[in-house]
Amino acid sequence: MGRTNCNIMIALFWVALFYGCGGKSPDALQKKTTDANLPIVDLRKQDGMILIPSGILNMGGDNEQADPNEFPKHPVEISTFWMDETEVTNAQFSKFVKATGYQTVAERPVNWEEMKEALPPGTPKPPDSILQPGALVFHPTSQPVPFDDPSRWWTWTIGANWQHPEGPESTIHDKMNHPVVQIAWEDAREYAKWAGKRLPTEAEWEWAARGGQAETIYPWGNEQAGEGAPKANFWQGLFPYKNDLKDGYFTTAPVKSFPPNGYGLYDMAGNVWEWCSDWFDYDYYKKPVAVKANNKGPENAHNPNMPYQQEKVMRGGSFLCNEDYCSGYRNSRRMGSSPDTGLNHAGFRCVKDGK
Ligand SMILES: [Ca+2]
Ligand SMILES: [Ca+2]
Repeated sequence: MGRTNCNIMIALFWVALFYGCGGKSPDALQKKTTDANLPIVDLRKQDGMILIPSGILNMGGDNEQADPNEFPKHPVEISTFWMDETEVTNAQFSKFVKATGYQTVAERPVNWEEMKEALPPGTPKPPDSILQPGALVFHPTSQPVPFDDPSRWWTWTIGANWQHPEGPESTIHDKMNHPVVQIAWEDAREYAKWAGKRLPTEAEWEWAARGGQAETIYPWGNEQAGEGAPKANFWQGLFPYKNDLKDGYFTTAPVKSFPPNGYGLYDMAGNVWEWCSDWFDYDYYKKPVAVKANNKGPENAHNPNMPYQQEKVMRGGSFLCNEDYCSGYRNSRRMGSSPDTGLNHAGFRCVKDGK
């Protein structure tokens, strides 16, 4: 592939992932600065899942970091459901693959006919030497850079997949308790089916992240991400150049490395982005249908910045998020991502209906 073509794909992809990061909404609320000092609610626990209570979610942005697509805040009734207390780990995903022989999207031959549907008409086909099984891998830059060209830090890497998250030379042998990454949306869905579970809706995910607190900004409360004790695995320092590693992790951390939220859920903030079942509609919150009990999201994806790509929702941020750039670890932060592409900062967790 000529670098230009490669850059086009990655740049388009990047826009989908990080559109609007750091933007301010005219409707935004004032930032809260007090710590909510969250109480931990004693909930039923079974087989690594927690029974999340029912209630009315006031869904949407809580401070001036919120993007326009996080407004207006609106009520969504949520029924009780079980949720994995952690992101799905490499150990758990290994059991699924061993039992089923499942091959993830990143391990399969690239289907150009499908890929080009997500690109502007007339995009030339890259050479076969590039269209090989692989995924996108993050690399820090050698100097500070503007945020306008994501191909500076994302590289299409042949041979990158869940067993080799940073490329063919990397392994997960010492990371079995880390979240699985390089997982396409359908990989997550197939794992969930095998486990007798499903992916969370976007509304369920946000309700769970709030941990019993109605209006807090983060799963841990309202204290700023960089203040006090480490709260989550995110990026400290100048993204994407210098990571100060105050939390101790450059990429993924073992699950449960940071305190849980008020419902006892770990890593709802940071570590890896988590797939939801919903299509990503940038304007969905503005539509009357958004106020609906047990909302499963829009019928179709819509993102004016990604007209050719059908995106699924991701939530919670990752080890690459920070205050300046993304603040993906806010409870209300929304992200759309290409469902057929693996990334080494994205994974998932599952839910099932409550009883
Ligand atoms: Ca970190
Ligand atoms: Ca997470």
